[in-house]
Amino acid sequence: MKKDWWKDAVIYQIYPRSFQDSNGDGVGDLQGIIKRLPYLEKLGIDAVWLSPVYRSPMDDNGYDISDYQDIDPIFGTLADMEELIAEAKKRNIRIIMDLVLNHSSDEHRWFLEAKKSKDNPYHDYYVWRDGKEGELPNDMKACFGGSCWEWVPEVGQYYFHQFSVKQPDLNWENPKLRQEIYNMILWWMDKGVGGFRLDVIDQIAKEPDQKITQNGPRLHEFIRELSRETFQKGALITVGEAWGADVERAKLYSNPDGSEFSMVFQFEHIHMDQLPGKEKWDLSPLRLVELKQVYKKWQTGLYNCGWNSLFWNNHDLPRIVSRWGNDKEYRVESAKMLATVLHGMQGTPYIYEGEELGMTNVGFTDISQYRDIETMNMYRERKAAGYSEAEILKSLQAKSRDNGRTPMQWSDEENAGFTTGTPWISVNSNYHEINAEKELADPDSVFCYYQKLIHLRKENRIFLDGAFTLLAEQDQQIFAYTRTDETEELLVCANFTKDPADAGVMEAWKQAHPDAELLIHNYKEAPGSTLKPYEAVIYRASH
Ligand code: TEU
Repeated sequence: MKKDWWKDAVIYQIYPRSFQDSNGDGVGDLQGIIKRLPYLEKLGIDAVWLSPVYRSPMDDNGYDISDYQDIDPIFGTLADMEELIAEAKKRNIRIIMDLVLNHSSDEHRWFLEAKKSKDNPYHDYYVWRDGKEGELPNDMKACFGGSCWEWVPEVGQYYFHQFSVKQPDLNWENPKLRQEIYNMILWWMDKGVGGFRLDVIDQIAKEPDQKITQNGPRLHEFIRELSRETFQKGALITVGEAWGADVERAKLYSNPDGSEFSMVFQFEHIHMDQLPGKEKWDLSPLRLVELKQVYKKWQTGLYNCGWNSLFWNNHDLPRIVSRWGNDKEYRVESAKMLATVLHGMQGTPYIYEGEELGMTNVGFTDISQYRDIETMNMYRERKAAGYSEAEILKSLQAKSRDNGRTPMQWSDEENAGFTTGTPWISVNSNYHEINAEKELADPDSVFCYYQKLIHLRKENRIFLDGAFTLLAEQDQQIFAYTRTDETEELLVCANFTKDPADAGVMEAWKQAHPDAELLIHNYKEAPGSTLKPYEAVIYRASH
């Protein structure tokens, strides 16, 4: 097997809770995913990244693991997991598991032991500081609200948690813990998984006394050891989630020598509608010119010395068509435009469930409709800080993680064909118009467009290795770039707005490349000198 098969792969992310229920309990499960493998095969993807399905009390929907070597009963059994791996393999689809190694659940047996006493052998698997009840070691705040420190009277110490109080941080300084983690990973590798996504991996090397969480001093040392002891023994895809990555660090993470990971998820582009120093809830319009610069930096910065992941969406982010496209009159056009711009770049593209249907934000109008711990916490905090209900709901409608977590819209049937029971979170009411059944039947659908893009990437090597050049850098509407190799050139040109845009840059390129062939286009009529709302094209020409 080619070691770097993942370079020309397209990955599909499944949020198992919301993908397909098979037993009517309102929660998606592994048998549901098995049932939908033909759909994934039709789309043309090479691997599925599964958000966590391990045993968990579900304080953070599975990102709080209480047993890394078992499947949570709401999703099925270990046998179902083995069946999924085997069935997917028959269709040439690999299964990528989500590893949460920064923290475990407080219900993990390690933590249950750790909190019994200071001399318990598991105590040092977690991060503790002495103190007095009520006198916190420092003022660090947890991601889901409150202090990072939680008092445990039994041991007279505080434990450290960067996320919820039910997600105690693991102590990577402890070599015994590291070895247990490696054994667990090797066990999954034996089961035939195709790779791993590593949750908040840049936060494992914390130094709470220095208030360091991200990019701690021993981070790359830990990652190299982890990679050497596990991943490097197989041809795996590994992708680290690294909110704190810049280009220089990403070169380490995705070093072509394979010493760390295949690639990382970095989030610089995701911040282009957030103002510096502000929170994601403080809404602000997309800064397109800056977004283009961010891509230029990453596309050129990692060229030949690292590898990019390409994504607009995941289970923590709002739906891209609602965010930077137009989920009303130009939903289809803008969903296709966003896909074109992303899939034209160098890197491994990730499609988040429902993105290929142009699924939209859910637009909940009442706090009781939300489920996510981050949302609940933000609501409490902003209420206490005096924000109005309307302001809070507006932020949530735009940015709540639940926007990406509503059930997959399969059909026009009740609950969008997701479940015969009561879904754990409401289905988006637009499922009558937006659903997979409808998309599959329509050759002009968003689904068919994604299918075509995936196919194009496979057929044309230039998508894999062509060098990126940004065009029309200061243009406020157009996102255009070329990809060039020794023999060919691609032009990707898109109108990122709902107003017509001058297509001078495209015209000039076409004049210089009279033999150019139109590979994909999101309108029926041939492109003219003005790009229509959200119009997007990819041309190919030889030199
Ligand atoms: O997310 C990391 C993370 O930092 C997020 O909490 C992020 O800040 C937030 O979603 C942006 O609003 C990972 C997982 O993807 C997420 O689902 C988990 O909640 C989190 O880690 C804790 O495991």
